[in-house]
Amino acid sequence: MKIDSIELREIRLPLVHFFETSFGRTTQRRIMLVRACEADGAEGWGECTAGEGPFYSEEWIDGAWSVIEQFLAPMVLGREVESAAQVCALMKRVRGHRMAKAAIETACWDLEAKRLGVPLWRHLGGVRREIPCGVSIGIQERIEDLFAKVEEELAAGYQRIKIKIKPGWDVETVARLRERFPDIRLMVDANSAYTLADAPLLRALDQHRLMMIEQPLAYDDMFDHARLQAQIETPICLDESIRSSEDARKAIELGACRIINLKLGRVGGHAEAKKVEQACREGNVPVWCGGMLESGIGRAHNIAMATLEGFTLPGDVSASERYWEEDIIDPPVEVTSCGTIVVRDDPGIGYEIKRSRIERLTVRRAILRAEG
Ligand code: NPQ
Ligand code: MG
Repeated sequence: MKIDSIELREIRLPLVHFFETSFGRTTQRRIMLVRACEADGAEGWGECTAGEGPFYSEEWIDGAWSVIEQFLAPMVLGREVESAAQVCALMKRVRGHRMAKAAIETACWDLEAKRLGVPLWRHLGGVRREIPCGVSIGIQERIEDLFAKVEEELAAGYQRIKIKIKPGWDVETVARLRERFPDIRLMVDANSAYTLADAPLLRALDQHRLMMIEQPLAYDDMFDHARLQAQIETPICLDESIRSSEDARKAIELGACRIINLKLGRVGGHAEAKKVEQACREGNVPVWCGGMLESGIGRAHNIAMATLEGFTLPGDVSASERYWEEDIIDPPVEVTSCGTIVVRDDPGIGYEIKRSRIERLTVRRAILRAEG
């Protein structure tokens, strides 16, 4: 494989409903899309999952755009590699910037699968044709709004409910939700809103039979999570803290978590995600696919990844209509009445790119080519 050009685009997509976490509220996504092309016109698409600002992690769209233009694209363009699995090695000299790297790397995987005429999920080594789905429900203004949202998602068939928590919207909220829905599969995600000093508060969640508490402590911590896990019964799930398979191995060995949320962008692409999945399988730690409010392109990559063997729990990958009036892929991602997504068998990511819609939504564009 030799990438001849990389096209970057920024599109703006308003969310159907605002999404609020402990780090802020999002109403519109600014999404960077990557199109990687070979000289003969073969192409693949990827999405950068960085946020609008450096609040979920250090990365954000403008930083990712800049590091791709100045450093990552020049390292990849015109360089011959055996396969998409080797693309991350070309960018190794750049430290961090995993979401930016993943945007390029995942586009190369789509391209390679399309060239081979196979669906990406098979090319990655996936083992299931249907993936279990949950939903992530943001912080609401009133508990009644939360009840209504949960009713709606259960009616749609989703297999588990995750709610975002923050100080002031935590123990009482969970208690009332549990009282109203005694038997549902329920979990919470704090996005690093607490410290070890909050252990008593987090321990109070034990009585509500949660599947897990996601990332309660600092985004870059493992040590305190291990101490917290020793003090509570509910399994801790790490999200922000897991940036590589090495991180996964260390977190498991430390006892910092019993479950891992795996996100393609956060670990730098499909090749590293496969390694994380393997480390978790070897450590008997279940993984599930997280979400970053992706457009259809990022969503399709998530679906392919979630067909790997270790993905045994319902993920945050849900239907396009929960996020967008109209997606940029065709058909949109749909969820069955039993809360699953059926994987598609078309080559690559398996969905058609809505080019004219993307063109209309584009607010910024750059085409990068090999020098000389
Ligand atoms: C999580 N996602 O699991 C993330 C957090 C998140 C679906 O819960 C812009 C970019 C907005 C990234 C909102 C879900 C975001 C974002 C939330 C990530 O922690
Ligand atoms: Mg999370």
